[in-house]
Amino acid sequence: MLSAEIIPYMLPFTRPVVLGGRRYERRNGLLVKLTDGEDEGWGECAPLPGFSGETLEEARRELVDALHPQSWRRPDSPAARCGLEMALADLARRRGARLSTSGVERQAQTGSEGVSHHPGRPFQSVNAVLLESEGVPEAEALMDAGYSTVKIKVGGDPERDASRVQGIAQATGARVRLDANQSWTLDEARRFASHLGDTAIEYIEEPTNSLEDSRLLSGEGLPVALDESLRGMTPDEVAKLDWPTALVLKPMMMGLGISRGVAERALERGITPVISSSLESDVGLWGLAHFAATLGSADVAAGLGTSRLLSGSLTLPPFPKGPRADLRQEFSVI
Ligand code: OSB
Ligand code: MG
Repeated sequence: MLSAEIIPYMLPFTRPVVLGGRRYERRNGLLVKLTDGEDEGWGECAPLPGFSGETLEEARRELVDALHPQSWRRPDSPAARCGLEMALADLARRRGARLSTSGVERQAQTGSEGVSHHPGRPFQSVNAVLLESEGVPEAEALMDAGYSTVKIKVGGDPERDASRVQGIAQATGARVRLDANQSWTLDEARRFASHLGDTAIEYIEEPTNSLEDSRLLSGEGLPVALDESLRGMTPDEVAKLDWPTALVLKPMMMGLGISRGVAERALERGITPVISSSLESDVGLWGLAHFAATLGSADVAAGLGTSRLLSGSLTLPPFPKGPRADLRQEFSVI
C-alpha cells in the first residue's frame, strides 16, 4: 500500500540572495515521501515567494488533501503538483531500477506524469549561476569547478552590465546565458545589446516586462528566452510561439507534467527547453535533473546550479556543485 509523509524543511542561504529585486535569506519547503512496499519516492514542494502564485501553506493544504488515502484529488497549485509528480516519478524510477537489476521484467506502465517511468540519460549537465553582485573572480572560481556554461544575472545599468558580461566572457571563455528578469525598458535592452558588440550569448531571459518587446528584440538579432512571461500563458499559447530561442521551464511554478508537455512541443519547433531551479533543496534539484534527463535527445545544460547558494544539503550524495549530475548515483535523504 502507498503511504505518504510531508516533511517541512528550512535551509538558510549562505548569504542573502537578491533575485528580481527581492531578497531571500532562507528557503522553506516541503519534502514529499511516498513509500510503497520496498520502494520510496521523494519529491519537493517549495513555492518561491515573489515568483510563485501560491503560498507554502496553500500548497501544503492541497498536498494534504491530495494525499488523503480516501479522497485522491489532483492539486491545483503548481508547487503541490510538482511535489507529488516528482515523488511519483522518483518512486517509479527507483522501482524500475530495482526490478531491472533483480531481473524481473518491468510491467508496462501508462498514465500521467510520475506513474509512467521515463528512462533518462545517465548524466545531466548544469549551468553555473552568477548573481548580479558577482563578476570575474566568482566566474573564474566556477570555471575552476568545471562549469563551461554560465548564466549571468543582468538588469542593472545596461552599459555597465554589457562590460561586465564581456569581461566574464573574455576571462573565462565560458558559454554565456543572461537573465534580466524583466528589469529593462526596450531602450535599455537595445543599449545593452549594442554595447555587447560581438560577445556571443546563447540567449537572454526576459530583457523587459513585455512579450512584444522580447519579440521585437529577437527580430533585431538578440536571442531571447522566456521565463516569467510563461506564467500567464496556457500550454496552447506557449505552443504557438515560434520566435524564442529557448523556454526556461521551472516545474515548481508550472508542475512537472505540464512542463513535459510544453518542453516536448517546444522541441518539435526547434526551441530549446531549459529545465531550471526555483532554488529548491537538493531533493528538488535531483528530481529536476532526473526529469531534464528524460527530455529530448541532447544533454542541454539545465539551470540547476543553485545549490551553492544554500548553506546545507538534505541528500547524500549532495547535489553536485559542478557541471554534471551523475544520475546513476542514487541519492538518499538525510
Ligand atoms: O529568473 O531564472 C530565474 C531561480 C529562482 C527564481 C528565478 C530564477 C532563478 C534562476 C535559476 O535563475 C538558475 C538558472 O536558471 O540557472
Ligand atoms: Mg529567469
